Amino acid sequence: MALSIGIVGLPNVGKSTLFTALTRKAVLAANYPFATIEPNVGIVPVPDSRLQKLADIVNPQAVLPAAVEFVDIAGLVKGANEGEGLGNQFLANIRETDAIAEVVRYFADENVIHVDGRIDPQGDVETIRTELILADLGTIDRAWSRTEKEAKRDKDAAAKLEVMRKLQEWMNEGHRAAKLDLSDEERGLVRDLHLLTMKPMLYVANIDEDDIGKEIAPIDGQIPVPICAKIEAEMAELEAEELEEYLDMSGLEEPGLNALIRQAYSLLGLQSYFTAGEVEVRAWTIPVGAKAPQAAAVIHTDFERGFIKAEVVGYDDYIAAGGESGAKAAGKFRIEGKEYVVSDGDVIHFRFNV
Ligand SMILES: Nc1nc2c(ncn2[C@@H]2O[C@H](COP(=O)(O)OP(=O)(O)OP(=O)(O)O)[C@@H](O)[C@H]2O)c(=O)[nH]1
Ligand SMILES: [Mg+2]
Repeated sequence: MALSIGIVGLPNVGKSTLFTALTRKAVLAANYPFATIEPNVGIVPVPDSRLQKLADIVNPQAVLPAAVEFVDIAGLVKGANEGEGLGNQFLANIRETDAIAEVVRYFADENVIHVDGRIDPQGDVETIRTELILADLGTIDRAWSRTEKEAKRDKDAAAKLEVMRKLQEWMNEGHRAAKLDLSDEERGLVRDLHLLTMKPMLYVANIDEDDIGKEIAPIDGQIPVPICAKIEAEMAELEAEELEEYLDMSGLEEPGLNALIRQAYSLLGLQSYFTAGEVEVRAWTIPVGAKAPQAAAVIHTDFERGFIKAEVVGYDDYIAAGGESGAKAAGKFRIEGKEYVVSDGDVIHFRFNV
């Protein structure tokens, strides 16, 4: 399962422009095992230059990057939770995503109407926060009487009801659910509610072309990822060579979309490891701190169940030695067991038995 991110924001802030830029790029990535599922759901490869370096050594039939799924929804407006606008209906589409990316309008462009008639990033963020919180309070309301009934005969349900009560109080003060100090156990009890404000949140500042490179004030304690969606959409149409030229000309190192995807990884505490064989060189996504069997499960649950050992070469060693046999000769080929904590970039071959 790809990591999934829901895109939210006020109307006309550039969500669909960003989405199109992201997914058009995906279409260009030939040989991709995933397709666009629905018009508003797109799977995007995670940019990782290490993959090509591995492929240069292994010469595989296919190179498969890790993937992120993006879900685009209609803009939310003030009062969405009371049926204003279309947005609230669409919130259901992002209930089960792993994180939320909020696009915030920074670009001026008088030709593009702002719903509230002014450019005010902080104000917009508050509007969206309020809508997401109200949507979550609605979710809790709807689950309340059922949970209350269950709580009479079930201890877990009683504990869940207590967490719901705490969350209700907290969110009624205007805070996101994620900011409430809860134990892992308490969080687990309300996981099935899929609260939107419990998800990690990423802010995307949709800036004017002229403001590329300028500093942006933090939102909610986080520096937003600067993107010029309009330019990104144009860049997404370019062939590789044209893109190089364009980046050179504009003094950029890479499309802003790459930084966005990387930031999502770091926000969510994710990293990649690789498998490298003649059939394919492939990146796999795992949480930082994952042990070898847990990493194996991402390929197939059988790999975890029947895990015997992992043959591991660190990425730098692999490249320096020119591949697996070189790494063996250099003494960099390791056999690791169940307790091995996988490092970012490890090239791994799992031995398993089912
Ligand atoms: N100048 C400028 N215009 C932009 C930029 N990004 C988007 N736009 C324009 O803003 C308008 C709205 O963009 P969309 O991407 O459709 O906005 P949205 O957030 O998806 O809007 P809704 O789906 O209605 O909520 C379009 O006319 C875009 O061309 C940008 O970076 N700069
Ligand atoms: Mg849109």
